[in-house]
Amino acid sequence: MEEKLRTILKEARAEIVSANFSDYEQLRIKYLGRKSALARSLRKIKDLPEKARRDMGELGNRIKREIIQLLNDLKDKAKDKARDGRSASFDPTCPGIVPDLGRLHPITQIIDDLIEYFRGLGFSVAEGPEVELEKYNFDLLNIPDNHPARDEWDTFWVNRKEGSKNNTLLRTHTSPVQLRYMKSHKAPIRIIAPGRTFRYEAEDATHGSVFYQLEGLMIDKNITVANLKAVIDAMVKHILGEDVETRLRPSYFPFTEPSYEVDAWFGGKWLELMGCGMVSRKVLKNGGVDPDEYSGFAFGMGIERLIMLKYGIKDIRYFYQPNFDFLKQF
Ligand code: FA5
Repeated sequence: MEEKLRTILKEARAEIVSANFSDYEQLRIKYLGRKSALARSLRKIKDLPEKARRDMGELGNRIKREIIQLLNDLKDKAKDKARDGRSASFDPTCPGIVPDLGRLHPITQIIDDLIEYFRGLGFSVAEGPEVELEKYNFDLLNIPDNHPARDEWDTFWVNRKEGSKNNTLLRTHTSPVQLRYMKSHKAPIRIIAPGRTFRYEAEDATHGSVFYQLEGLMIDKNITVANLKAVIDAMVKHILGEDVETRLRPSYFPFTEPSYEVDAWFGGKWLELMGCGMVSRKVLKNGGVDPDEYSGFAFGMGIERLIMLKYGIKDIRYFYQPNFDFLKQF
């Protein structure tokens, strides 16, 4: 009897291990069915003397369990194959392949949120080119060729000829959109302009050479620094919450007068979030707006910096790495 049982197992092993899933049912009947050699042998065990009955009972059950396992392995093998998409036969009982769902990048999410927020304040969205004319990026913003401020915005030039009016560059900030919009629309103006900006500078935890800004421009009669402060405060609180600590610090930009910088308290120090100020008379004139009739404020905010504050992200470079563990959190 023992010999017989062991032969059944040997045969089953040899056949099932090399079989295809399409043979599964036939093999199940052959080795576990009511009329199988195993079932017949097991039925005979009850007629054996007591000691042999116990021993053969144990052995028979062990062999049965092993054959069940072999058949289960055959089933799993078929499922793995189907999952790899390499299976020749389609098995409708296998679990389907669930595709990973994509999601919006945190930068897109925050820009969408800000667009929605500013729409509520009556602002529309304006856009400008990433490859910009030198005159919009610098000259019309009161940053002439020899102005020291040009150093601050170290530039990727696309083409540059001394004295040419058609020099192009990768815009170093979103402020040129102010000019483009003023020239093509009449005051009053309320716009935001989100977009990518480029600077030729060393990257570190808080500086990228490619990063996003969101420009804001509001021009109307009697606009003052109080309007500027109210709008910026409300926007920062909308994104970062009521408790965020911010400060308005006097600063300098050639295109605003007076100028400020807004910092927020982050990781034990002040992190610069945006530059802002009252649009200078000269820039209003350059845009075709009468500075005796209208005044306005503008700001240019770093989007990555804002997200870093919101979520406590310590390094700006995370935004641009294909690291799904990071991106999946948003
Ligand atoms: C400007 O770019 C001005 N155009 C802002 C402005 C607009 C002032 C309108 C007045 C009126 P600034 O170079 O400081 O300013 O940059 C603005 C913001 O962009 C910074 O406060 C910071 O949040 C972000 N930023 C600047 N450089 C980088 C960088 N390398 N990486 C990431 N964010 C940056």
